[in-house]
Amino acid sequence: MRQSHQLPLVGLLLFFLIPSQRCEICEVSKEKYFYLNPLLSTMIYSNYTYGTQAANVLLSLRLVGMRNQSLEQQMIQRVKDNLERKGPNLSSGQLALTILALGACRNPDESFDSHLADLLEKKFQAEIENMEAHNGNPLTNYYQLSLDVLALCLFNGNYSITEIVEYFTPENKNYYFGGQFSVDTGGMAVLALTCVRRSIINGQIKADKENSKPIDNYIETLVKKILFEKKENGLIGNIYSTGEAMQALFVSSNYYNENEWNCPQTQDTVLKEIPRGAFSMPTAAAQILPALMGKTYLDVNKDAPCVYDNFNISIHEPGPAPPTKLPSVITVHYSVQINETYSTDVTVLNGSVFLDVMEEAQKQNETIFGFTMEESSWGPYITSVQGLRANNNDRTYWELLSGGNPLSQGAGSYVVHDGENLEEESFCKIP
Ligand code: B12
Ligand SMILES: *[C@@H]1O[C@H](CO)[C@@H](O)[C@H](O)[C@H]1NC(C)=O
Ligand SMILES: *[C@@H]1O[C@H](CO)[C@@H](O)[C@H](O)[C@H]1NC(C)=O
Ligand SMILES: *[C@@H]1O[C@H](CO)[C@@H](O)[C@H](O)[C@H]1NC(C)=O
Ligand SMILES: *[C@@H]1O[C@H](CO)[C@@H](O)[C@H](O)[C@H]1NC(C)=O
Ligand SMILES: *[C@@H]1O[C@H](CO)[C@@H](O)[C@H](O)[C@H]1NC(C)=O
Ligand SMILES: *[C@@H]1O[C@H](CO)[C@@H](O)[C@H](O)[C@H]1NC(C)=O
Ligand SMILES: *[C@@H]1O[C@H](CO)[C@@H](O)[C@H](O)[C@H]1NC(C)=O
Ligand SMILES: *[C@@H]1O[C@H](CO)[C@@H](O)[C@H](O)[C@H]1NC(C)=O
Repeated sequence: MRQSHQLPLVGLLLFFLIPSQRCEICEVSKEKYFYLNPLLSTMIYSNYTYGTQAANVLLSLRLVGMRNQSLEQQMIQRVKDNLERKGPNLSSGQLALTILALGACRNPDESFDSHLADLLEKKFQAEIENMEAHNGNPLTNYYQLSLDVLALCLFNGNYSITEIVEYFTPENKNYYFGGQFSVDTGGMAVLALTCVRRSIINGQIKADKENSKPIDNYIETLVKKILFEKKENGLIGNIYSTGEAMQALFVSSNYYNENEWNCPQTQDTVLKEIPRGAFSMPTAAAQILPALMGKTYLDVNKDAPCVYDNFNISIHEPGPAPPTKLPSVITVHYSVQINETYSTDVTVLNGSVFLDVMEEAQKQNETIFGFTMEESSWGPYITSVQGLRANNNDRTYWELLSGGNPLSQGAGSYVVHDGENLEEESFCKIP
């Protein structure tokens, strides 16, 4: 924790003079750095074959000030390769993440293509046009629209305050999936709106100062919704949204009371999940690390060179191996629900993941249990079952459940248990 270096008297004076500067950032202390080793090895020793993995990792490593030049060069190359390969086909949020990663504390000799910000403006406009044409549904989602605004705000892109005031009201349905507030989405929106608010206040963007008022209210409401999702053990939403939530709470400490959030408790719970392998996917590791080091995406600074003196530990072992399948077998109940429910019992090796179950069921009956998937930065994403495709414009997707509860991991990661009731449900996101 910070603040403790000042003389007690000075600290006391400061506290009484400027109470509004309360600093709610808690970062992992040096003695606990060893907890972070698995996160770093997961990030360093992975393949970065898919999507925005490399951008997520580069951004994360730069924010925490990881000292390893050769690794950084390698990551920059992968992000650039992905940009070249996907080019105009990147989604708006993927481009935003690419800009944040390449532009963060760039060294002066590195080039940075300023056309990327122009391209992002166009992609953000396309999101808004899609909302107007399709019942308020963006091309992607509000997590990505928030990333867009954040990147435009930090990299002097053009965006309209009026549009932001119009589309980012906390009541907007896009903050919700199936009636459930998405903490990741809310957290990213708080970061984006905080950046916009700061830009209005210090005159970086031409706007009536009055416009900061609704944005102020949005931040306040979103912070309330985020804190409402705080669990007894300190996690906010689930383990994978907690990093984004922490970042949002770091930058918005004027909007809640000190007793409303116990940051060290949240941090402790997250640290304990690391050795259990909760963050064995590079994207998951990259998203939690900045918050643990007391950093936020608002710390991305396009004008200053990278600072490396922050974080200096060396990594030896590769990340935790994926769960090994044991020779014993287990039986699970699997069903696909569309209008009707189609069920079967499937036998798989102990240690299998949801996807293995789906593949077994598909072997039983291709017509009923046939499915398609796409690789993404979080692993395989299920795009269709029984020929029925998920569709963003209709806000439909395939939801994974166990015992009726939505899973917090994907088909490629969730390890199934003997006797479990697994379900795949065609789901409409409209609450
Ligand atoms: C938006 C979103 C969705 C949307 C995606 C479609 C859309 N309209 O955009 C919907 C609601 C459909 C969705 C579904 C699911 N999601 Co989701 N989702 C997100 C969210 C909030 C933002 C993703 C994003 O746009 N990222 C930014 C862009 C730039 O990165 P991207 O990699 O290109 O994004 C794509 C992928 O992330 C993919 N995607 C989204 N969710 C998931 C989940 C998995 C497992 C995979 C493989 C891919 C995937 O869709 C994105 C758009 O194309 C993230 C939050 C986060 N922290 O990342 C959660 C998140 C990625 N989702 C998660 C989960 C668990 C799921 C589900 C498995 C939930 C369930 N029980 O069914 C399902 C996926 C089931 C399936 N069909 O395979 C977890 C993943 C955790 C983990 N360790 O695997 C996250 C981190 C949320 C959380 N805190 O739990 N999701
Ligand atoms: C990396 O990629 C290679 C080939 O594409 C694959 O064989 C290997 O299993 C991958 N490693 C990891 C950790 O994903
Ligand atoms: C730096 O990164 C490289 C991979 O690019 C890795 O082989 C090396 O072990 C890393 N060095 C340290 C000190 O972690
Ligand atoms: C972009 O997507 C279109 C349509 O899906 C595809 O035809 C095209 O080859 C893609 N271009 C690149 C560079 O991936
Ligand atoms: C920036 O936005 C303003 C107002 O929306 C618009 O008038 C101007 O043309 C935009 N500039 C660029 C370069 O897009
Ligand atoms: C960083 O770690 C390396 C190797 O452990 C060490 O040689 C170096 O002095 C450290 N630098 C700082 C600033 O702590
Ligand atoms: C499910 O039912 C709805 C209305 O009851 C119908 O419109 C739709 O076509 C059905 N879908 C399938 C896949 O049978
Ligand atoms: C499956 O493996 C776990 C350990 O990984 C063990 O605790 C459990 O009893 C096994 N179940 C069966 C049915 O073999
Ligand atoms: C798959 O299920 C359908 C519907 O129950 C049935 O008509 C078909 O014969 C089954 N196919 C196989 C190969 O069992």
